[in-house]
Amino acid sequence: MTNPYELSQHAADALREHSGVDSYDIAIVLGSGWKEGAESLGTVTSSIATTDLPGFVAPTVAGHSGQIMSLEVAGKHIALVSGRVHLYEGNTAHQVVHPVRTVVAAGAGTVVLTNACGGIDPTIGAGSVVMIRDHINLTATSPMEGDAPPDGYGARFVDLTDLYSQRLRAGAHSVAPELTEGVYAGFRGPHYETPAEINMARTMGATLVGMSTVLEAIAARHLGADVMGLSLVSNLAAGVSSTPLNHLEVLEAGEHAARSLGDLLGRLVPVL
Ligand code: 8IG
Repeated sequence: MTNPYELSQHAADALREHSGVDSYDIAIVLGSGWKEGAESLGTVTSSIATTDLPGFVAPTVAGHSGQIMSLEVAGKHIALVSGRVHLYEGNTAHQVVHPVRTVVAAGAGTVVLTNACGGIDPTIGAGSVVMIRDHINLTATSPMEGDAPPDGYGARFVDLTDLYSQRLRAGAHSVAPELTEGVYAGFRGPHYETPAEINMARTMGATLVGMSTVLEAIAARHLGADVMGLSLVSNLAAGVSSTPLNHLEVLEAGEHAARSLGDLLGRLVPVL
């Protein structure tokens, strides 16, 4: 059986061959609501269904279609990864991070992980974007679990001290001073939390709650990429607001925010 690293090399080769892009500079993984804004960054020069690349599993969530789009902005080759897959779809941690391993293997030294999430701080309303300063991995798994990485890769004991790059965050603040920072707690889902679990997350120092991003950040860092995380707060977390949570409001928050998300990404690209 091929190991996950070899598999991502094969996928990266297939992606390069299809797109004609020798080496990417930046990868942006698109969470719910981010796709439309990201596509407005520039002209998409090629697009491939992730199911046509080795090792990818198809997404099962509405609002996530599996594609890797290539575009060039300000002389930088960008891979837009749509169709994120999650643990809660029954995937392993290795399957969840395969898209990120693939784009890093295809050259991307900077990985921007976007998502839609719940907000714990009532003063940060739905529709706000928060930059991830750090995370708390509550999934009880890791993309580093299993066989040790092959020769040539870093050890499985990845240092996560500077997981969300200080340098990239400083750059982001210089072009988007309105961005606040928060700590993202990654749950397995797919159910939303109970109010007691949100209290727990708040007590632990979290300001955002979601079901993605944390494993991808670890895998990207392990491969030496610089990581940025951007969260669109789509709803206030359980017990923070008096209205019940539903997936539709998540999709709607994305639609309403599309233009400003595209504008934000456009400002960020030059500092990535
Ligand atoms: I959008 O309230 C979105 N994703 N865990 N909790 C968790 N994930 C989310 C939430 C939320 N909202």
